[in-house]
Amino acid sequence: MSSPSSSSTMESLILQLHEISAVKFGNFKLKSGIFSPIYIDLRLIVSYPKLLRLISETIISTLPASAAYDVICGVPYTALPIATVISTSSDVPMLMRRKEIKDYGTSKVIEGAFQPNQICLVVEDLVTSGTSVLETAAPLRAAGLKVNDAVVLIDREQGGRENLAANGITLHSMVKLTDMVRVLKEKGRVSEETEAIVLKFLEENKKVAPVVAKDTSVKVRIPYDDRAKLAKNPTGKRLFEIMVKKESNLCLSADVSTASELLAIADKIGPEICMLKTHVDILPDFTPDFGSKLRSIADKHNFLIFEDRKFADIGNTVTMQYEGGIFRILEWADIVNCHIISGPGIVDGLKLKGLPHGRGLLLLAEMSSAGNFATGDYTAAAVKIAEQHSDFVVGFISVNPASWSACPNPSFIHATPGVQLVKGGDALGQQYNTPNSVICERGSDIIIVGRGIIKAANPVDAAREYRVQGWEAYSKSKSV
Ligand code: S5P
Repeated sequence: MSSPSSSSTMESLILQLHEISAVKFGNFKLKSGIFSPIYIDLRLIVSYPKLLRLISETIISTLPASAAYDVICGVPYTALPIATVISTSSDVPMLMRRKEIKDYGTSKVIEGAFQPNQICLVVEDLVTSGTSVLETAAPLRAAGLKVNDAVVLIDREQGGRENLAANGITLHSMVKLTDMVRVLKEKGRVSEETEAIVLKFLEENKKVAPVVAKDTSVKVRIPYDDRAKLAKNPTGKRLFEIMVKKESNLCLSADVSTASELLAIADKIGPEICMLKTHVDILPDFTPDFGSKLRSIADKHNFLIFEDRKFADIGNTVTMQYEGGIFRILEWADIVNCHIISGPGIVDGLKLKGLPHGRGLLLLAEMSSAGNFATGDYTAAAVKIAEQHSDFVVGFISVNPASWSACPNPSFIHATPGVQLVKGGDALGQQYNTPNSVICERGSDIIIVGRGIIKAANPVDAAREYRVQGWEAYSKSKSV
């Protein structure tokens, strides 16, 4: 909108927002940590139905004809009522994006009826960097919808328009923050001094980095095929090679309830993955031929088997746990992992058994669960142990390797659990990041996905989506 002061509707809207104290002046700490002389809280509009209606009508009527759409989706939560009013008054179907994914039922991220390739307009109350619009656009796109435009009541003019444009989304804003302040000053609601302070603040904070940016967040990485040449362990080398060949950095965490279910899903999802992760001790129908059956599926689809055993004992004990018992993990698992809580002796023990078979080991350097203790010096110690055993250790279970102070050799691979299509968590402390954030921002190599695939309505389609998103993120991060 070029001149809101010329539009009486827009002026009235700005004044009403000020009247209900949805626009406040003072000194406010924002989510980003910076202090702002202006604060906007549009959650309040649900208590003012006439204003809510005015906002919804104005949002839709100011959209240019070029912004065509079949369905709309409000960014949770503040824009949900706005989208609902638009939907009911203009008779356009609405979708809802879940912020938290259910761990039961259908586990849908997008609620509502739609067809692939329909165009979805994203509705938002306020845009700063554009991050929340992107977080809603990503699962909509992943579900097969097209997202070309987003409409917002207020644009704080802090990089949102540019960040969204970089992600193929045109932002249409009804009110720019500078215009809003100008109107409030013209109408005597704020002093000239306040206007000057706010305008100065906006001028100085024009660009806020997005959390989910397309091109600005990526870091250069050494391609997997070059790292395959650096790997000392044959299984680590093979893993890189499989990833390149299958264009997949997806590891399926096959946490299903029975061995037969596991074998069935391994066969179905095999073409999409570079590695399949098991928890063999959760399978009630485990039989001694489980390993050989899984092995032949792995050979058929060319993926590695990773038994997520998380060994944690002293060296001598783990040699027996690795080789013996009913599971005989050493016989069929290409890769196992261990904690380093007991010191480097655990790696010596596992290596004693594993290396002669060409097996590999991942060290748990970080964990994805809230409040875990695998941080700081612990993570650095894992890197040190890995460097000392680079013939056997193939890499790490990592969460944010980009933030590590100790920078491991690029021959080590980073595999990250806690991945779903949208950020969130479960009821027991698991924390999820998106494939793009895990690969591009956090510098990992492999996404480990469990319930995001297993509990999806169609696990094969979901696996494909994760593979594509993971690979696109990798391709992006090596091309810059
Ligand atoms: O820190 C960790 C390490 C692992 S290996 N956090 C994890 O979640 N894991 C495993 O990854 C966990 O045991 C589970 O098998 C998988 C994550 O499953 P999801 O359903 O939460 O994706």
